Parts: sequence; C-alpha cells; structure tokens
Amino acid sequence: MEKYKHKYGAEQIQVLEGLEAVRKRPGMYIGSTSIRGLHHMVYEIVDNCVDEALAGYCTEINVVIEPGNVISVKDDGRGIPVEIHPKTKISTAETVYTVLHAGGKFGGDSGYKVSGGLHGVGASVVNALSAWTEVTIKRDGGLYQMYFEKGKTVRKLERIGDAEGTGTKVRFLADNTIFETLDYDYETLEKRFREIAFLTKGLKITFEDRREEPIKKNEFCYQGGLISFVEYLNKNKETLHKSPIYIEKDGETPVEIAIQYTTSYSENIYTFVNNIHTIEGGTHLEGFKRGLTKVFNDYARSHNILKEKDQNLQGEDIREGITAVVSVKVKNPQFEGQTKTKLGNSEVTGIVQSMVNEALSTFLEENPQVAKAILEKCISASRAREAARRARELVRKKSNLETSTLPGKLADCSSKNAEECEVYIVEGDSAGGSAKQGRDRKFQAILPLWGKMLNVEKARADKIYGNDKLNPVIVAIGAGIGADFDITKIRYGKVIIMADADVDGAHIRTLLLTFFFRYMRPLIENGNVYLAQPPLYKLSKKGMKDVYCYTDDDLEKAYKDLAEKGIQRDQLSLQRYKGLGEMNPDQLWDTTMNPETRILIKVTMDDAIKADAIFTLLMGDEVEPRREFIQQNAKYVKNLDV
Ligand code: 28F
Repeated sequence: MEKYKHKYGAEQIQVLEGLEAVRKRPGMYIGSTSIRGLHHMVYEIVDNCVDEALAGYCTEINVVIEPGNVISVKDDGRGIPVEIHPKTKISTAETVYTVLHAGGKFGGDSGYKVSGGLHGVGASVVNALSAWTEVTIKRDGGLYQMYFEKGKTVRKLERIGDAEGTGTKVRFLADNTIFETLDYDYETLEKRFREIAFLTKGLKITFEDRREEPIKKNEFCYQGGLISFVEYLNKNKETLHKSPIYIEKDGETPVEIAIQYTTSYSENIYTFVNNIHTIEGGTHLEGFKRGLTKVFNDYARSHNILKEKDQNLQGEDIREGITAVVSVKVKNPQFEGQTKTKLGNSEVTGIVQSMVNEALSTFLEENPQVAKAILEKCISASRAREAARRARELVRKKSNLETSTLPGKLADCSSKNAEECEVYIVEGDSAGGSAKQGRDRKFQAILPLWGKMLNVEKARADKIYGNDKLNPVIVAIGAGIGADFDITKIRYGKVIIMADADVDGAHIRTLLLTFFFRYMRPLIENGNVYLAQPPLYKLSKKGMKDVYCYTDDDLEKAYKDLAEKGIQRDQLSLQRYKGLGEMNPDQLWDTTMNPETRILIKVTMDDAIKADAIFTLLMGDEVEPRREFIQQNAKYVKNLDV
C-alpha cells in the first residue's frame, strides 16, 4: 500500500482532534450509541438533502438500506461544491465531511438548518462514526468521488468521470465497534421520512430496504403538505368539517398550521421547529393555544353564540377533538426540556399568536359553517367539563363521606413513601387473588379490575369520573385526571399493568394505556407506567428447578441449555400459560412481581401514542378501518381462545 505522505497543517490537526473527540464520546454528538443514535446517523444525512430542498434545489431524495446495513442517501440538488479551498488545498466537499459543524448551512443561505433531533451535528459526525463513507457528487458536468474510513480521508475528492445533472450521493456503513446494533428499524425510519415529506410540501422521498427478499419499498410525496399530514392523522376518525383549515405566514419566522376537528374527545397537536418534532411543545405551542382560544371566544361572542352572561370557553374545551400540526422555522432555535424537544424562544409565542389571531379569524369569517360546527362542539365540551367538575365534586364529597377513601378492591401496601411503592392493576379476580397473596405487602399494592373497561374513546370526562371501573384507578393513584392531574400527588412511584398475554389482556392494556395517555399523560411522560411481563411457558422435570420462559426465543434457548446438560426435550414437561390465574402466589411472585427476578417494561410516550392510534382504530366510530386492522393483524393472534 503506497505510503501515505501527509503534511499535517493546522487544519488537519484540527480535523483529527475533532474526529478523535467524536469517536471518544459519540453519545455527545449523536445522542446515544443505541438504535436511536444509529437512526440519527441517517437523519443527519437526509436533513442535508432537506436543506437543499428548502433552498429550492432538491426535489427528490432516495434512501436505501443495502445488504450488510450499508445506508445510501441520494439527492438531486446542486451537489456539494467541489472547488479546492485556496488556503487549505482541501475541497469544500471534503471540508463539509471532515470539519465538525462545517457542513450544512447553519442559518446560511436557506436560513434554516433543518436537522434530526440532535440539531444538525453535520455530516462530519456521521463520517467519524462510520467504518467507511463514500461521497459521490455530480456537478458542473463532472462526476466526483471521495472516500473515508472512520472519518479519515483515504481518497481525496477526485473527478472520476462525466455526469448528467447534479446532486450528491452518500453511502456509509456505521461503525459496529461504536453502535450497539446496526439493525435499522424500517418502520421507525419510514415514519420519520413520511413526517419530513408532510413537512416539506412536494418533496419526494423514496425508501427501500434491500437487506432481505422481498425488497420493501415506499415513497412519500405530498403536494398538500401539512393539509395532507392532518388528513393522514385523521384517517380513521370522523371529522367535523370536510377539509382541514390551513393558515400560513411567511417572513423572518415562517409559520404553517393545519387544523381539522374530529368528533373524538382527544387533543392531538403535533408541533415542529425546523422539522424537529418538538414533543415537549414550547413557545410556538403556547402561542397557538392562546391564539386559538382568543379567536374562537371572540367569534362566539361577536356572532352571539356565547351570550353576555356566558363564561368564556376554556382552552381545553376549544381543543377537544382537535388534530393540528404547527410547523415553524426559527433561525436560532433554543431547545429546552428533558429531551431537548421544547422550544424556548420567547419571541415565537407572540409571532404565532398574532398570526393565528389574524389568519384564523379571517378563515372563520369566510367559513361560517365550519366555525359553527366547531363552536357547537366547544360549547358542549364546556358543558361536559362543568358536569365533570360537578361529578368530581360529588366523587370527592362521596369519597370524603366514606371512611375508606380508597376503593374497596384495593389491597394497599403499608409503606406511604410513593417513591418505593408500586400498584399492580391486575386483570381478573383470580389473578388479583394470587397477586394479593404473593406480593410484598410493604411496598406492593394490588388493584384488581374486572371485566371490560369503559370505552374511553366514546366517553367524556364526566362519564370517566363516575365510571365504576376507572374510578378505582383514579382514586387509587390519587392525583386526579385531565387538567387537574397533579403528578406530585401520585401515591405510587410505579403503576404496573398486569394482564394476560391473550387478546383480552391486550384489550385491557390498550384501554388503560389510552386512558393514561388521555387523562394522566404526565404519568407516562414521567416514566411511572410499566407493563408486567408474566412468563409464557414453564419447563419442569422431577428433581429439576422449574424454568420459566418469557418469549418463544427464551423457550428455544432453554431447550438448548438443558440439552447441553443432557436433558432432552422429551424428558421435560412444558406448560403454556394461558393466563395469570394459572400461577399460584409463589410462582406469580417469583416470575412476575419479585423486583429481583421480574421483567417490567417501562411505557414510553411512543407506546402510548401507538396504543392511542390503535385504540381509535379499534374503538372509534369508523368500522371499515377496524375490520382492515383486525384482518391484517389476526394472523399475529396466536392464542385466540377458539
Ligand atoms: C446525500 C446527502 O449532503 N446534499 C448537500 C449541498 C449543496 C450545497 C452545500 C450541501 C458549505 C457550507 C455551503 C451547493 N451549491 N446530500 C447532501 N447538498 N452543501 S450538502 O453547500 C455547503 C457549503 O455552506 C451547495 C451552492 N450552495 C450550497
């Protein structure tokens, strides 16, 4: 191999130090070295294409997962500039890919560096964290290529041929000595590409998975932009008005908003800053809420829908059943919050609020029938809220009257320190019985639920309070629901849903997750909700300690391990657990409740959002999509009791 002569100028030293820093502490640059960080590697490269699209030069992005987990991303933009920098003798393209934060356009010509959740760490980080990176550029009629390994230049940019058109193509293999896994999750990436396409009107993104046969391929292109986004979010919901409301404002801080009300009671507002999904909200959401409340109250008063004596509609009344997407572009966004997804720029509140006041009131004046439909719902929501408040007062009075303010079914624990306490919400009385006997009563409380829970999709807050199945959950947790929910009042640090691994269990889990998502969202955001993981199988043999298996893979592994110890399959008896009730208290304790040996799954916001979407599908008003969903998923239901 030809000796690689390299005089290390100041720039090269800086480059090497930069790469060194990235490879030493990858988590600082790409968020984590888990699958989330791996996906951010793809988002970083794709965001540079999106930047090129926002600048008006790229119309199509092609993403491919090649065999061996090589990622390929291609755009039809201008192509990264190839001229050699007079001083450093290094091409712009090589600079973009080797100097930290040199890439992209931080507030440059397009003004907004869109970026993955980690705010545009740039292509050089992806390069540093890849076993190899190949960059091919078509520009000025030429075809150029450069190649790196672990961020170090192996082949400098050189012209390797002629080319029609322009654009940039990057292929990279993430470094498996850095990332825990290279096993990209197709659905996760697909969801993000769909989101980017919705947010970037007219941009076409194709996505292929060529790791296995048959190849998976999907493409996203929405001329309707945010309007298509809201229609997609509402695809299984009955809507209050046919086409979404769309308002936008250009200028220093462009704002785009699409709104479409549904007949459901949940509030779904998705907010974005420079295409980053700001899950924790922030000033743009605050401005949107304030504008919405003001416009609808003003309209209701000026059209005599609200009488002089009537109270103002509250924000939560106006947002009941709303699906909205708020997308702002901010030059220097300040992100706050636990996962850096809350917008902090205070000036944005006023910008969004005044834009909503201006554009939404005009829309309502021009579309009185839409205004009327929405306001009718707001009015009935405010009446239901009043009824819920009265019901809550009643529940409080009633429970204060009773000696035990806690539901009769709750077997409480002796400790009162919420931090260490946990409550198991158990499906069915039999399981509840053995859970009560098997538990450690110092810190474990048991709340048995019986039969099908209330279908919270159809019920409003006033029905939730009075409901005799959900009420015990509300009172046991002790922190109220909805706008009243106060996370500091929870009586247990862990709320653990323990249900069977069958269809009924899945139903209860979905209902409870939807209920927590809609009426106790902070409980999920704060990581207090868990799913107990009971074993699926028990392998036993005389004279041998029972072996519990939690998944089919576990079972296979157990067979192999036992075979190595000379115990063959036909010597073992296999019990498949159909329900928690089949376990005696000791087994339930050992396998599912003992903190030393149990497996608990912490519920994340993503799980809850998925449950909510599935819930809407299964329990909402639209019948057709439900049939489709069940047909599509029926094959996965292994243990349907026939
Ligand atoms: C598959 C990945 O990275 N596409 C890109 C461009 C285009 C320009 C550019 C990129 C250094 C700092 C300016 C071209 N012509 N796809 C991509 N396409 N970077 S990355 O410029 C980076 C320069 O800012 C570009 C004129 N201006 C900009």
